[in-house]
Amino acid sequence: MDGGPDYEPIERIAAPSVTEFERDYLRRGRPVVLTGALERWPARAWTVESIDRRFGDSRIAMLSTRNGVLDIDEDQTGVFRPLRLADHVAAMRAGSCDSYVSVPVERMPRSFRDELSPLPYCQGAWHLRSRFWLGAAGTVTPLHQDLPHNFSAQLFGRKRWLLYPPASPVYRNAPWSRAPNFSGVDPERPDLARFPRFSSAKPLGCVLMPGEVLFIPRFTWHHVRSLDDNSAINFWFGGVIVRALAQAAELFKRARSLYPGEWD
Ligand SMILES: O=C(O)CCC(=O)C(=O)O
Repeated sequence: MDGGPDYEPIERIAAPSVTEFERDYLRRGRPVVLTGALERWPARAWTVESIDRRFGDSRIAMLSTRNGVLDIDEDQTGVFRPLRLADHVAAMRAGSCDSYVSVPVERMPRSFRDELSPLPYCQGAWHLRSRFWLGAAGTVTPLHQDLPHNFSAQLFGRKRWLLYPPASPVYRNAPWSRAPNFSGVDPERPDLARFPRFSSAKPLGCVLMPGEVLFIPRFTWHHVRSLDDNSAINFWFGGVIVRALAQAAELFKRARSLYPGEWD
């Protein structure tokens, strides 16, 4: 497939109506890749160069990476460090990148936000949070799960996604660890002596192409590898209960000093 673990390909369809999406995918918790959903976004024309030229002066809290992998495990929460976007791009070009842009869209300038809009499937949701992602080829987000549903809209470059259903044997980190929604397993090189039941986990997957949108149902475990220098916008969304739980989760993270630098 793409040199990574084998997976069953995620269904790819032309963007359906909201009713069809809710009936066939949202309610069934079924992942899907949507094509043709971003045609009206001026942001689809962005490149690393145009982002650098237009927004390079923005100072952004970025996630630290080590050898391309987000620096997060049982003992280590994600760390955000402030950096100029232009300096991140320069490091991407030089092949010496040790950061990953994952910033709430509302912290970006108005002219940035005006060039994208929530997808019709999540517009008006009680809980709606959106992030801008910009990373170098080889950047990896380790296996984890999130409470809300999610859309990831790929602007340029490609990412390889591996998805495991919520009940998969992925050995979640302990609730009192520094990364309770992450797994100890690296799906690209699983240590089956330590995590034997992972051998029965069956991933779905895709290489998400520019202009495509991946729907990741809530609690689905996901592992993401950037295959190229790339950028995406994601939307986490849910109802009123998810909104209350997400607010509680943020208070918990602040109280435990998880993700330092993110809350400044
Ligand atoms: O794109 C990535 O590297 C990670 C994205 C992610 O984990 C998410 O959208 O929930």
